[in-house]
This record gives sequence, structure tokens and C-alpha cells, in this order.
Amino acid sequence: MKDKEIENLIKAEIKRQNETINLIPSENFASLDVHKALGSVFNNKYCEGYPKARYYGGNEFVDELEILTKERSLKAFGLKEEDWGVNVQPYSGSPANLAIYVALVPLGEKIMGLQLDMGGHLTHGHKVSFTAKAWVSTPYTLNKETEELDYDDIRRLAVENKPKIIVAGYTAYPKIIDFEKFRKICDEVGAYLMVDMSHFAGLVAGGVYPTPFKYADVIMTTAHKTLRGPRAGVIFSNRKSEIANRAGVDIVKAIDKAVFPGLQGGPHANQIAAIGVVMEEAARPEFKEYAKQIVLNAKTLAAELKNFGFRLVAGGTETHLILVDVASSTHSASSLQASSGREGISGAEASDQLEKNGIIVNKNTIPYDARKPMDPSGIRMGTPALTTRGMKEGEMKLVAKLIAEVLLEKKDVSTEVRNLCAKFPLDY
Ligand code: DSN
Repeated sequence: MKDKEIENLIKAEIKRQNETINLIPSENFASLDVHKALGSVFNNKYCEGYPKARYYGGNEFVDELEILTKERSLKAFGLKEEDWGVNVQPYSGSPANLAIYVALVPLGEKIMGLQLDMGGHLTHGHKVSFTAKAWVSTPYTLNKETEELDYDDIRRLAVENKPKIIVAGYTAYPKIIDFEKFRKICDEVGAYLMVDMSHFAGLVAGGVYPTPFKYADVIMTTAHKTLRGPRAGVIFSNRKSEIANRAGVDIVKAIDKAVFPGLQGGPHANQIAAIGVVMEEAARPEFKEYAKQIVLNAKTLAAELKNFGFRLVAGGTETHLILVDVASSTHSASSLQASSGREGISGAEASDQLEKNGIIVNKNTIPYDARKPMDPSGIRMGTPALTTRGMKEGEMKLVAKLIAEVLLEKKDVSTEVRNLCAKFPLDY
């Protein structure tokens, strides 16, 4: 690059990514092909509209690209064009979620998602999000004892509030969602079932997480996270949605109209190219192996952390993600008590201590957290990125040991972290 200042920052970030253990469950290492597509000349092109109906000239290859990316997106999830529409233009997950509400829920009507501090997302109706200003948010929570979804309680709330849409799919929920139960609740109250599969889309494509496509009216995902593609959003609309058809809503057209011109201007053709690349990658047999290994790794890491005495929210994981209640798990470690002057350490302290040793996690609230979001009780971890590096169960046991040494014994493990990373270099 001619711009040395930016080039040096890119190089520094490559080194950081290579030399740290990345346990953030929503991050991953996309392939060189995904990066090439993102950095391609498609970045230069304006293409407002949809294939064969654009507002700018010169779109013959963008048209081909968008059609191919849509076909690949359907194929990656085993879908047929006659059953599902797909929109590959959303800039990312948040605009995709907004587009779905705009398409299907009149302003001022009710939406229902999991409360943010229990594992939901800002755009599922959190009070500071525009989604709770334009619509009335009636959130559900997790069961306090099991820290899992309580379908009877969700049904009770849905019957009471009559939301127009119910969102299933979260950012910090380690268990598998029962989409059939959500479908029944939605049918009973006449709500659309929207699945936000951003976190587990790669697991669905890889066949290790139940498919929501049997049950949902509309499904969105980001293309990064477990899917390992570019930062971008994709929306799938069920042409056979009974609730849409009964209401006379053409769900595919409504979603397309909400994305453009409703909310967005020119789509990012380079992102669309990169979605196309990753949807082809996700349809390969080796991606199934990858998805299987993600879950195997998460289960191994969870079991080892439990052996070291950490309390895991909901008792463990069935997915790529683990939520650790560090505040209660570390309260008996006497050295930590002495150093912090109180029982246990917070998620923020745990995250800082791990980062000093090259282990990257994010602080996170746990269900019914007594602490504040910026200084919560938990840390969230996941295995998609380490699995991409080729790490398996043996390495997960080592990672759990390193985490325990940092958080429970205050040991410096930075050399072990660097040595482990050096054995699994990235392609960048
Ligand atoms: N920020 C994402 C995550 O980390 O889960 C959700 O959008």
C-alpha cells in the first residue's frame, strides 16, 4: 500500500489476530477469497435497485453477481426458489432486522424478542434502539432457575400482548431453540415468526443445529460469525407463510421494498460478491466437518471449564457459545479475593486479565445479572474462530487450563498463548 500509516495498522492487526486466542463467538477468520471479493472493484459500482431493474447503467455483471449470490444462498441452506425468497442487500444484521419489521409490522404495533440483558439483541426491541421507539416492545425473559427459554411463559406473554412478530435467535444463548414451539405460539396469537440466526447460521448450514426453515415466516442472518463470511446481512422470506398469505402480504416483495428503497440506498456489490463466495464455501462437505468441530470444541471447552469450577449459564452449551458466570465462579479463589477486596471478579475484570495474556473474550451480562452491562458478571466465549485455525479438543483443554490459570491463580500464560497460536497460523 502507498498509505503506510493505514498499512502499518493493518499489519499490526494481522499480527494481533495471529498471536491471540480469539474466543469471541461472533467473530471468525474469513477466507482469502472472501477478502478478495470484499476488496474487489465491485466496491466501485452503484447498483440501486434489483437485478434487471437498476437506476444506473453498467450493471450487467452486478446483475449476474446478485442472481448467483441469491442462488448460492438458497443452496447453502437446502432451499428452493419456489419456496423462499432471498435478499442479499442488507448492509448488516441490524439493518436487516429493521427491514423485516418495516415490511411486516405497522408502526406502533407490538414486537416481541428476548430481553437484551438475557441474551437478545438491541434490534430485538431494546429500549435504546429505534426498534422500541417505532414499535412497542414487549420482551420475554429466560427462566430464572434454568436460565433457558420458558416456552409456557413466552406463550403467556404472547397471549397477553398479542405481538405482530416474535423473534427467536439470540446473541448469548448457549442452548438450542425449539422452533416448533415458537411456531405454535405464533400461530395461536397470529404473529409472524422471525428467526435471527446470525449466531448459529453456520451451524444450520453445517447440519449441526435444527433448521428454522421448517417453521419460520422470515429468517435473517449475518454472513460473518459461524458462517465465516463478510460483514453483511441476508434475509430469507417464506413464500408459503400462511400468516402473510392470509393477510394478503407478498412477503418477498414487502421485504425487498423495505430494504430498498425503504431503508437503504445503493447496495454494496463487493459485500454481495463476498456473500456469494461464502455461501459456496458453506455448501461444501468440509464445512459440515467444520460446523461439527465448532460444537465439539465448545462442548469440550465447557466441560473443562466446569471441571475447574466455573459456573456456566444454563449449565453448559449445545452450540458454539459459552456464557461463564465469573463473578460467582471466582469468589472462592483466595488470591483474587485478596486482590480485588471483594468476592469474585466481574466480567470486565476477567476480560481485561485474559486480554493481558492474549486471550480475547467479551464481558457479558448473565440472566438476572445484579451488575451493570459495562461491568457485568459474565464473559461470553465461543469456538468458531479457533476451530477455523484448526484447533480441536486437545487445544480446547489447554485453553480451558490457561483461562483457569489466569482467572483463578493469576498466572501469566502469555508465552503459552503465543506458542499455541504459532502452531495454528492464519492465512493472512
Ligand atoms: N455484536 C454481535 C455479537 O457480538 O453477538 C451481535 O450483533
